[in-house]
Amino acid sequence: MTDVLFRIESGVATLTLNRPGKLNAFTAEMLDVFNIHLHEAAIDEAVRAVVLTGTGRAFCAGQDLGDRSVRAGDEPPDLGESLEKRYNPAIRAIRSMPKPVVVGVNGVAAGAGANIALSGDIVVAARSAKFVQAFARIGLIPDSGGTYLLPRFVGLPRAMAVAMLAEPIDAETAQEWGMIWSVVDDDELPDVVAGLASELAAGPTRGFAAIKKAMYASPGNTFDEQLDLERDLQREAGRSDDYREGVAAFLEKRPPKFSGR
Ligand code: LHQ
Repeated sequence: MTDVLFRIESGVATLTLNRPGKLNAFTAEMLDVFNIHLHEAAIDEAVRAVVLTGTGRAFCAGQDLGDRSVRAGDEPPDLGESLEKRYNPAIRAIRSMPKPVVVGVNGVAAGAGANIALSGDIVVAARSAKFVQAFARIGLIPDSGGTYLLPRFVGLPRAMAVAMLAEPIDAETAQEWGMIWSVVDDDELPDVVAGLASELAAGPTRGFAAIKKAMYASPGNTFDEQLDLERDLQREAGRSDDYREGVAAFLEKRPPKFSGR
């Protein structure tokens, strides 16, 4: 059985982390496959929305620590290389994916697994899910975008405590703090996520890609720079078939039929 399942159906690519016996912890090979599928989803025009989720009781427990134990006297590992080659490309691929990424956090999300979940565009968690910035427990810092995303989502005081105390944050608290979009009952998660993804897959894909660009550029831009970026992206969006269709549908009082072009 493969550790990352990949399926494309009705415009939605679903990547499922599938190593439930190890709480879907990442090995190097598994991350390589994950990155390949993210790339496939990005370039396939038939794919208009992406879902990330996990099998079993976890979303992902981060790096497989069995792969990473260091005995006294061993040459220390270069964790920076592992981030550079595998984790950072995954996070960049999710954030720059030119289509919406919905994350269905089906259970515990720890370490890099938590931050991969939080890097999605719309994150929905099962009520039993938890987010654990487990890094400090093993002497590390939140990686995979954690030190960027957390202060922006929850503010510096909470981000600092979450990183240093490494305590589990339950799904409802995560929603209350602004880390995620919504919480649903565990048995509803697959349907809610599939429903959101199919709604997005029928949407204005180029417009969504532009929304991502604008939103993700925002923290690094001044107000004036952001106004300029909005002008440029809106100019592009205004040339899309979906803009034409959206306005025509509005005027004709009918639902739009977006092509994603
Ligand atoms: C695991 C793991 C795991 C192996 C559970 N590995 N087996 C990037 C760059 C390069 C290197 C370093 O790291 C990084 C980024 C990172 O992700 S660092 C952070 C790595 N992750 C963690 O530190 C989390 C470790 N796991 C946990 O804290 C707990 O397992 C959580 C909170 C996820 C869940 O707790 P429980 O629900 O109590 O489950 P459990 O601890 O009993 O785990 C179940 C099984 O899964 C168990 O195996 P076993 O054979 O005893 O049933 C665990 O050993 C295994 N497992 N996480 N990361």
